Amino acid sequence: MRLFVAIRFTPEVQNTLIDCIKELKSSSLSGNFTRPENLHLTLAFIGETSNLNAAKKCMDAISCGKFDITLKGFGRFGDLWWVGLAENPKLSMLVKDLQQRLRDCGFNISTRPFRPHITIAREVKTVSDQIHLNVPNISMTVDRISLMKSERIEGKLIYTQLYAKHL
Ligand code: 3AM
Repeated sequence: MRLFVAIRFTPEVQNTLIDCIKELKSSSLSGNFTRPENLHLTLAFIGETSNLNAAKKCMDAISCGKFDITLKGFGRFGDLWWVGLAENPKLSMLVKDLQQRLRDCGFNISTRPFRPHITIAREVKTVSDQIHLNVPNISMTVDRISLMKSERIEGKLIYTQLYAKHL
């Protein structure tokens, strides 16, 4: 199965992101917009594995405690659009620790620098390059990280939480 570790959002943050998606949709010709239930922040992409227990153990070893995140700004990687987060040393430390533990367990985790982003749409075609999204700087407390399974069922991307580690 294809796994990744992520932060899932409170209803308030999710609703804010849904508003951002609506705003982007209204300025786009087409795009593959993230379904509300799929909104997440990826902390580590594990990829194909059958070793669920090893991934869980790495998550269980994390001892960073709860912390807050705040939405801030938006951007794009090519035709992928994202909402960003305010600078967050606690989040950066968590990701560094988690990714290293996963590597030490034998998972092939990318060494690319972590750029926290919430993907709100892919394959977006816009009329103009001058699109602005209104992203309110709302916050939430992160009190768990989730181990997610990613699969495509009848063309639809489905994410299922398999495990949650409380911080
Ligand atoms: O959360 P985002 O949208 O940034 O793009 C995939 C998604 O990222 C990413 O993992 C998240 C959950 O699927 N992903 C998929 N394949 C990947 C890979 N080979 C990958 N990230 C790194 N390497």
